[in-house]
Amino acid sequence: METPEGRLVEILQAHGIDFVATLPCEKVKGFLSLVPQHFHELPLTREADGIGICAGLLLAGRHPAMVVQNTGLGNSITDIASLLQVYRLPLTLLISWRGVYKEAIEVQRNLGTKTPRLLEALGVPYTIVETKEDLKKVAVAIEDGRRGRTPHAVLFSPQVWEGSPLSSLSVETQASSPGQGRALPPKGRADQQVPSFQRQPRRADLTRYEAIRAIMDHVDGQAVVSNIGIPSKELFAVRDRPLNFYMLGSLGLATSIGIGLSLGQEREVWVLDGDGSLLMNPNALISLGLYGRGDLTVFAIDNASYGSTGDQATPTLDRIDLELLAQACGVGNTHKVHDASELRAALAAPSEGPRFVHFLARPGNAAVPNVPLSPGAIAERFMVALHDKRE
Ligand SMILES: Cc1ncc(C[n+]2csc(CCOP(=O)(O)OP(=O)(O)O)c2C)c(N)n1
Repeated sequence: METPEGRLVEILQAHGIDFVATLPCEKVKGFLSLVPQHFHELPLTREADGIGICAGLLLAGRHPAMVVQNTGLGNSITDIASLLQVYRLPLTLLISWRGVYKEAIEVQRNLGTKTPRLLEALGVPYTIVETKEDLKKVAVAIEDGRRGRTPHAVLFSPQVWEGSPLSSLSVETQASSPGQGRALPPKGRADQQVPSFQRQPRRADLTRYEAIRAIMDHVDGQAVVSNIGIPSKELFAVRDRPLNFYMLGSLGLATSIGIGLSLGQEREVWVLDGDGSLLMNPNALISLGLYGRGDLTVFAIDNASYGSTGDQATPTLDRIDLELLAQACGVGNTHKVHDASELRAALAAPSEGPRFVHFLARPGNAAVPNVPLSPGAIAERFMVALHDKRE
């Protein structure tokens, strides 16, 4: 291929990149127009959600990359530092670098000029691709990330795409061109139902610990992702197993990681998420509606509080019904449960598409110790167990 966009496709393919999560920047619209034809594209609604989905794909043994604007790097800093780096997940970040080359927009210049220093402060290795001739550096960047088990950022100057016919197409032409859109229709997705949007009055019988115990009574070979903080500690206390992925940071990404895991491999995936987490990243519910597969269950353990930080109330107490929110995001297969017998019925019900179990719980934390494993050790034993048929 002659164009720089085509050359980049070739390089990514040659290095095994299979999934590409995207959130558009006008400067890379030419490259974005090629993505659906060559990769499994995962269009995002927030970059941090993409970090979680790609982390799940990496844990599943896949090779994702993420195309974002450098403004989106700003949205993802916590998640790069407290998920990708500490769990040693080598995500390739392809960043459209605004603000430094022929930039007319002052708003872009402010963050753009600081972007390399932000990456340095984070300790994320980065590569600058200034011209078409520099594109070969992308291959080195991918391999460097894999070798060092670190995310690696590639900053693309708009100069790279200058003069390319693909990048000068009008936005209108691109939007109507074939092949755009989602590459992965989820397996077994239910026909979308019309939600009733009636918030149900709260009833909560169990604490989070008791809810986790009830859920884990049913576990049978599923990979389980648990929310940051006390939920992970409680899961460890209820039943530690290599197939548990304990989150120790990146609040909001439990469901996102579950989505990536389920897209990347065949084992069933359960997510133990929380109301504070889902309210921080409701974009995960949008992704669940778009990409969730039939072998993915999200248990939203809703204690109407930020339990891990002292049980401060969240708006699910009296205003927001997470089941309705999930339905509004296109997740049709939802259940509301309050106790072990309703949970049993929900798990036994015929299931089509990703399942969302809204588990209403009481506030309160069990007195359990920290998870005595490093993030790197959690990721390592989890990845081995995922592909071990005996687990
Ligand atoms: C970005 C960010 N903001 C705040 C925190 C602090 N924090 C850690 S856990 C948590 C509460 C999470 O609440 P929820 O998801 O409902 O889980 P629960 O502990 O109630 O089960 C908060 C606010 C954080 N870790 N990261």
